[in-house]
Parts: sequence; C-alpha cells; structure tokens
Amino acid sequence: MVSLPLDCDFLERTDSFLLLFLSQVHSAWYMVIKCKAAVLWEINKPLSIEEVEVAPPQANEVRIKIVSTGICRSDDHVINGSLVYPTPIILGHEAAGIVESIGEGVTSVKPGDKVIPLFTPQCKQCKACKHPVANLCSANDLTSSKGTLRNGAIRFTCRGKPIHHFLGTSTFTEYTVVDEISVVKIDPASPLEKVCLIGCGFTTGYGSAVKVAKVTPGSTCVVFGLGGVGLSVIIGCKSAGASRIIGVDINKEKFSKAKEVGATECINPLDYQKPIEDVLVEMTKNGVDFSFEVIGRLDTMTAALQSCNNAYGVSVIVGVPPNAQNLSVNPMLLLTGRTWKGAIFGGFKSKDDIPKLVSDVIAKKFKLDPLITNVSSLDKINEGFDMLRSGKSIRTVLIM
Ligand code: PAD
Ligand code: ZN
Repeated sequence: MVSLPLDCDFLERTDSFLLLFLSQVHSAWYMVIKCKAAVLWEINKPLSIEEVEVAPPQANEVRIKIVSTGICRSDDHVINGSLVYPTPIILGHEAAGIVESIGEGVTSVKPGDKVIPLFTPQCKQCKACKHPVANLCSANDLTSSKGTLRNGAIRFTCRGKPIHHFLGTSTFTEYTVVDEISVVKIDPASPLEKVCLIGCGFTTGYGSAVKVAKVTPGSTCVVFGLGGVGLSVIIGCKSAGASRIIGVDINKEKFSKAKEVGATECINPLDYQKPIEDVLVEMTKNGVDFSFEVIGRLDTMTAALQSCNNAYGVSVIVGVPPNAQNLSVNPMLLLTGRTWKGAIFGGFKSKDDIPKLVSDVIAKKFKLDPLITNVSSLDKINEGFDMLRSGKSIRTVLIM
C-alpha cells in the first residue's frame, strides 16, 4: 500500500533510514482508521452516528477521505425499504473526496488526488463497458445488492460487527474504501463542496436528457418530479435546445426553482380533475416529444409514457421503482410507435465521462449552485433526510 509521498533519495542514504521507511510502510499497511460515520442498523430507523473502523485498502482498492456528500432520494429508498439492501449499512453514493491511501496494483489514482466515488463503476472489461453506448458495468452493486466490495469483502466494522457497503461507494462516513473501478480522479481545481453532485444527481438527470432521450432542438419535454434529479433533467433539456419544458410536481414550492433552471411552465396534477396525461396531451396537441419520470412511482411512470406522442414520443424512466412491484400496461401504447426506456446514471460511462463533466463545471458550462439548497454536517444527517422528505430541500450537501 502507498500512503505517503516519499523522497526516494532519502532511501539511498543509510540502511537505518531504509528500515525506518519500511516500518512506516508496514504500519500504514495495517493502519485501521477510526472515524465518524452514519450507520443504518435497520430499515425505517434514523441513521446513527457511530465511531467505525475503516480497514486499509487491499489490492485494487482505494481509501478515500470524504469531503462532501449529497443526500439523494435513492438513499432514502433504502431507509424506507423500497430499495432492498442488507443492514447494517453505510449509505451515501453522491460524494467527492481525496485519496488517503491505495492498495497494491492501483494505478489510476494516488494519495492526495481529488476524486469522485462511482456508484456505477466502469471496469472496462465487461460486455457493457465494451459496448459503445451501454454504461451498466456488470460489476455494479445496484442489480446484485450484495452490500460488499467487488470481491465480497467488507472494510467497515462498528461495535465489533461488519457494516455493509452501499453501491460500492458508502459516503456517509469520514473515510470509505472502494474498488479502483469505482473511483475516478478529477481536476485538482475542482470545488469539492459542489462537485459531489456530479457523482449522482446532476449527472443522472442531465444525461437522461442529453444522452438517453437525446432531446432535440425545438422539442417539447415534460419532467415528472422536480427534485435534484428532475431539475437536472430540465437543465439537460434546456442545454439540448428544447423550446418548451413542462415541469410536473404535486409540491408547487418546487416551481420557482424549476423555472429558474429552465422550465417554461409548471403544473400540479392536484389542480386538475382529469388525469395529468390527458392534460398534457391537450396542452401540447397530441403529446410531448420527450417525457421523463423522475419520482420513482408506478402511476407516474405510466402517466409519463401516455403523455408522449403516440407515434414518436420517447419516455425515460429515471426514478427508482418500489421493490417487487410490477406495472401492467396496454402494449398498444408502444405498438403505435412510442419508445420507453430507462437508464442508470444518465447513461454516462462513469470513469470516462465524470472528469469531463467536472471540467465543464469548472469552466462554468453548468451551475450546480441552484441544486444545493442546504449545507450541513454529518451529525445533522437525519435532519437532512427530513428536509428531503418534507419537500423543503432540493439537495442537502454534508461537509465532513
Ligand atoms: P426528490 O424526492 O428530491 O424529488 C422527487 C420529486 O417528486 C419531489 O419534488 C416530489 O414532490 C415529487 N413527487 C412526488 N410524488 C409525486 C407525484 N405523485 N406526482 C408528481 N410529483 C411527485 O428525489 P430525487 O430528485 O433525489 O430523485 C428522484 C428519483 O430519481 C428517485 O426515485 C431516485 O431514487 C431516482 C434516482 N435515479 C437514479 C438513476 O440512476 N436512475 C439516480 C439517482 C436518483
Ligand atoms: Zn443518487
């Protein structure tokens, strides 16, 4: 393991210095870090701030000091049981940090590098990674839900018990360990307190518009759900040149922010007697070109599909659906020519694309500031989740 930048001339001076050096490396190899983390012991319970032990990174692993982490609805889906993961677990998957140490064989990052952990890894070996468009690396832990690193290992311990990893990232902790395929180096000039959003919310929403739906100039779009991810879809639709972007949310408090980032109008389904899909088809004379479900509900997934034009509309599922629930739809909705698709992480190949998106943020091509409504600390994480649930925040960023 390499954990400290060392002066090589120093090694040549005397054997005793060499021994000192080796003993430093040896102790670093075994160095467990004790730090603060938020542990979910069981579902439907608040997170508990605990002292955890973070084991050193083994071969092809990287230990990261987390600097900032956002609270995403996907974390809440685990807390409320709609996304099933083993407990106890350290959640969090939208973060930025600095490499503290690396295991044997790690070449793409070194201690001191600014990095973003990747909840969708990129191994560059599997069929999906080699596919020109696909991004769901087969080493992901979203579809397997094992709650471990790639080789089945767990590097967290608390009160003598192993604590599971989440999506190969686990960022609600001062230090985490990830596989090398689940971390990427970013520009040293990156503002870490903001670019954590590139690790999930912004990238997922933005990519869903520009990469997955491939929104076209002059088109009409509708976005169901105006949280951090939905607002990022709007940013993507606007940058792709959509001329009409309709925001849909049952919380009208979300409308001003949606308009600030590019929505041309916003509607609340609760203001209408008829189904929202009928309202949208009427408003847009036969349905929108592109629709996005960014909530994670079955009824709004169907409504979004029905809102798009029956001959050529494209509807994208972004929201994570509740565990073990199925949709029943009339195939006629698709037979006429609609396309229904979904994607993880906005279709971006994480290792390749994240550094470019971060550079775009530094170059002020996008602003993440409108998405960050609250800045808080790890100790106040449960309040951050309460703000998300009550609709009072877009993204809370915890500074560690
Ligand atoms: P959020 O809770 O901040 O936003 C959801 C919004 O939907 C809120 O503004 C709600 O008011 C609104 N809403 C709730 N119910 C309804 C309804 N019936 N009709 C209209 N609006 C409603 O969540 P978020 O933006 O953090 O995440 C949104 C979804 O995206 C969520 O399911 C999350 O798990 C998923 C997600 N997917 C990926 C991915 O890779 N596909 C990544 C990150 C998040
Ligand atoms: Zn997320």
